[in-house]
Amino acid sequence: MAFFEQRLSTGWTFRDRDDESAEAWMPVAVVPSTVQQDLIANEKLEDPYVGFNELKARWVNEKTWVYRLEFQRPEVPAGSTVALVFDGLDTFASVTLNGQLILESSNMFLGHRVDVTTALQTEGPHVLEVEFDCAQLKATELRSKDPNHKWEGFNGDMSRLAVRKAQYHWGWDWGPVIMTAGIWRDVRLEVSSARVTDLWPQVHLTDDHKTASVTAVATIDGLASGAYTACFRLTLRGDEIACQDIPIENSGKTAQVTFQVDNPELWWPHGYGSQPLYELSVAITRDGKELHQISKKLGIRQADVVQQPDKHGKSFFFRINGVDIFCGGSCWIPADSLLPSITADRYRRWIELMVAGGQAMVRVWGGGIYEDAAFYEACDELGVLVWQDFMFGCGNYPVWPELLESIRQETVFNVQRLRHHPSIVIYVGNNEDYQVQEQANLTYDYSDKDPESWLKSDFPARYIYEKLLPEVVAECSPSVFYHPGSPWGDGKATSDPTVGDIHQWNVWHGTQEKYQIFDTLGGRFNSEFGMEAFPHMSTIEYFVENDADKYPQSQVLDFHNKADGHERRLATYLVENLRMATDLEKYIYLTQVVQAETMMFGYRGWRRQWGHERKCGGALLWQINDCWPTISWAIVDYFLRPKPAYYTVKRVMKPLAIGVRREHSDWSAVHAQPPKRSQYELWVASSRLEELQGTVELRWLSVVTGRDLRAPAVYENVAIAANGTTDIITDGLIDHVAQPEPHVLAARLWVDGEIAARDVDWPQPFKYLDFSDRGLEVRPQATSAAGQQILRITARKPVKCLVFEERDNVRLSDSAIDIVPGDEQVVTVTGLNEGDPPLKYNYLDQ
Ligand code: BMA
Repeated sequence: MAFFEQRLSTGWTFRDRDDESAEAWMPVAVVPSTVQQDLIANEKLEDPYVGFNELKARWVNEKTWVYRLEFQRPEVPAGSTVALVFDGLDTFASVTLNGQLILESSNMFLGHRVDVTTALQTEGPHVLEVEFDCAQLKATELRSKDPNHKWEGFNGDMSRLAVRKAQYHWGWDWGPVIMTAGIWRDVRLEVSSARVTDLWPQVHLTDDHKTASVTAVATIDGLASGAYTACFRLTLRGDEIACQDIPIENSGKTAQVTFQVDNPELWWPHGYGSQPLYELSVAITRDGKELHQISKKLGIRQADVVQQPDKHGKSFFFRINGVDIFCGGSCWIPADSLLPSITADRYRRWIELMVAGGQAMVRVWGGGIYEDAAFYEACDELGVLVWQDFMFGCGNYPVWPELLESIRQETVFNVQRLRHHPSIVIYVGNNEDYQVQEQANLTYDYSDKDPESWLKSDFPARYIYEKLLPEVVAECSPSVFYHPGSPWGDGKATSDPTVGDIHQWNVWHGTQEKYQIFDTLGGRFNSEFGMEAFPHMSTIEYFVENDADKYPQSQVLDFHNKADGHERRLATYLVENLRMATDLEKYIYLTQVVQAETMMFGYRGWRRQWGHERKCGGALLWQINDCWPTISWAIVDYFLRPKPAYYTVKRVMKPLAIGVRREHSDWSAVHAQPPKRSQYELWVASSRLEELQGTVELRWLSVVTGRDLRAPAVYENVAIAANGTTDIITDGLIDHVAQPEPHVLAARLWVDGEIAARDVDWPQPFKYLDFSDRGLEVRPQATSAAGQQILRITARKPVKCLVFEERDNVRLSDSAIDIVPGDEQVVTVTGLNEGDPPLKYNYLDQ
């Protein structure tokens, strides 16, 4: 009999376990859900993202919840089995069917399958109940059972380390304390006889890329007597590439086939080629009748992490299909505190935004979740590389035997679930747990290679990162590189800039360096660095209800900023660089300028270093997104509204980028004495794979008058190095004594007669500059029928950081731009409707 499934998504009710009143049961609109979403729908809870409502929602975190469903059993033909399948239960769940306990789970990241054939033999109705014990209390209980363990870490309550539940649910320095509970992923009944339990495509591409082999391993369950066949098929865009039928031995549990693909179409990250996805399927038939079929989409590609000794230490960069890829991108946190509310479409829009922003890589951060399939599918389809952390973050994790076993199951389950995605190019053991080890002075002797001794040390989770996880990856997805931690480098200090990856937080956290020197603080791969900025006013208006609270330091705004010391740090960077503002809209803008500049200074320099013997292999900013409307390091807010930094990152990540920068002179250290002279440098960064010819122009323009202070320098026929950096000037000199007028250096690059890139270097800090009377003109052309509008932008004097209003469903080709006289810029706006008011804009010291 053929496989079929019955989703159990509707008809559920739920209640607080301790409320036994008749009215306690409330309807659940749809499962997957969380108790918070269901309470909101029943008007028992206000939107926790507004005002101080997070506090009003805390009681929910402290309760035990019961979900209940009465259902009719499906038709079950003789010889078939029925399984109850949960893709995820959050978190301490006891499941009963008709009063019998059938499953207990304590790991949110694990899926479950329970054979319920016997239980469903009687006529219905049948009653399914899932009780979710209070995770917050369970965590404290578990912690108290092991007082000898060193419960060290940062962010949230350390009892979280005892529980396999998304760690950010305990609150993070960008997220609320919302302890969800519920059936957070799909639940269904599956009726089957023989069934494919897994299909694993293993892809191998020859070095010359001329042939690939796809080995398909199907795991099969439920075989009875009879002649079974596994029919494998490989297609590309619906066209058959290969197929083969294999008889299955009754005793066998697997069927395997290897397909040869000649001249395969390779999968590339976006910007380097297309993303063809082959589809592999397997169907099991018995006596010619199909019983079950599953398929997986795969990409044919090679992915390596290149770690070679060199003059800077040891490299750390990605090579895809033989091409070195500078991995500029972002870290990703869960896109909501209420996870089931993220639709596939919302995932898709996030990844589309990354692609439009020129981001090559996304890092799924270890304090969240192994993401939804829709996330990885979007990355596969759109060509974004995925750095996948395992779910451990900022802590010293205990390793009780039952916890280790749960972790092993969780990681096997998830690597098996994810291993066909071509976008995933690295697995990483944890987020910052080695930093916790260092900061808390826990034992880590890299020369000690005895895993059993690690278990007994006060940093026992080394066993997870250096034994358990590499074994799981080697067994389940051996072609993907494994790295023990982010950051980590050969057992050296996690801040070592010569090896592995680093998290560079000495801008914002740490020593709070000036962002102008960010490039000098990088390592071989910068997998975290960031700067906070306020989101746009429309987002703030969502959570600030009273007009009286719309000032930069209001209590509700502080409440929505969970970062330690945020008041001082934001103030520090503002005070050092910009003239202060008390008006909220202006203040928002200023924080955004700081963030945009910080990201630019980091990326621009690191990308340049890429071309210097791959000194820097990539940079993943902290963080692309938010899990609620908040003030954080995100460069795009909860509602997918980009902050200006999104555009500056996009600009420095363009396949062709030009950079000009004068040397940093720390004005604070010299008590605002202007430097007598400054050196400057001019270069072109290219990720194009062929050498190009270009023209480079450099101008010196007065900030005061907008006039050229000297004739522009023009470099014709510049050979632009492929996939690297071309230094054009390394020892330029500005003589501030001879030329005291503050001026910008404005650089442009032409390739094939078109302007390919621009950059403007400014005197620092901005607060000393007079920005009055800029003569800025933004001239909108008529909106086309397709909703496109061209903005022509000019200025009489240099303009800093012209930012356009973000409107939902309206896209900007650019924003956060600098304008200099004599260089009209064009911005394309899409998604406007006829009659819409023009976009508002802002620039420095308007
Ligand atoms: C990093 C991350 C997060 C944190 C961020 C900002 O180190 O790994 O834990 O949110 O810093 O502090």
